[in-house]
Amino acid sequence: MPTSTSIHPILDQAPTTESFRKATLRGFRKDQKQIPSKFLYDDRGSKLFDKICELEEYYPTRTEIGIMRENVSAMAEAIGPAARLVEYGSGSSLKTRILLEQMGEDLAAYVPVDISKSHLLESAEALAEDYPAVPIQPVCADYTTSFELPEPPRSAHRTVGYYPGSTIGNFPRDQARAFLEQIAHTVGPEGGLLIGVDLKKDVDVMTAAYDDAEGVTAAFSKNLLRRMNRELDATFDLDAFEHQVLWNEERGCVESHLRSTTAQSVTVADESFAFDAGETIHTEDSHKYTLDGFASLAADTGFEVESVWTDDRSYFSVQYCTT
Ligand code: AVI
Repeated sequence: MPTSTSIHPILDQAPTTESFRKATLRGFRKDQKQIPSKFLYDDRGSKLFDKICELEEYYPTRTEIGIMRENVSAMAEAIGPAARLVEYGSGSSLKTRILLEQMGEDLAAYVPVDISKSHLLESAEALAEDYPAVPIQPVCADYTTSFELPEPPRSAHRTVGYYPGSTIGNFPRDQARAFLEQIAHTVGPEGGLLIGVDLKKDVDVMTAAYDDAEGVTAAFSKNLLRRMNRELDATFDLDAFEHQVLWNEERGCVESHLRSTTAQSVTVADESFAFDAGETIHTEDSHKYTLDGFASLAADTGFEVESVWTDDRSYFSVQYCTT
């Protein structure tokens, strides 16, 4: 139960199993079988993702946290007082704590938006306990579709989006553009966006981040098969697939796949699908940017990059954009 009055009732727009079924069948009927990566984040997937963030090989989280800690006062100044902060895909809200620590009562409200209801509630409750002065308005929704935000408190003077983790990289460029446009529309004129953007670097560093020695990322990826078995009456043998990653130079992204180790047939929601040995299901893209590349993407969507903070090795960037 919530322990603080600062937490508002959840605004529940959770996606249905039907949307998972439709997207899976549509993706499996293509020549290159695929599933939108947002379906990686059921309860178990969200917890596995938290573990990924602590892995030695997964540099983005550590690096972004370092950048946030070092530059949080400049970030708070850019966001300004009395802002309503809307976080897209809030998960455990770990990086948000750095901002809340700095801004606290300066924020008019914090609106975490996440697809996993239990994960959202757990972290909203923990935040409400630790930051009782900040009104928290949790929203359970698939933020890649259109969804409603709660009424802002009267004290809110502006809306600022927060999109850390380089999750923008999980969209192909055209969808990244459309999503940034949607955020620009939501925050309106005088609005802002604080965003984490992973940068291009040595290919081995980028691919190792998605193929850790402990196999946590493989478990995260295979959890999709488990989820299909549970929610769509699918018949996947988890041992007959392996996690595979590759760098696609042309598209500028690390691709993640589940590779069938043998020729087999699998049923999903009463439909049968044949797999050749070596055939893959494309589960995720993680696009990497140059600073110029992201600035020109942002400029296409009504945002202008105002400040950029990076680490010593220029592995990762946190950027503040205004409309
Ligand atoms: C959430 N997103 C930015 C992560 C990434 O780096 O693409 C998801 C992830 N998948 C495997 N490891 C991390």
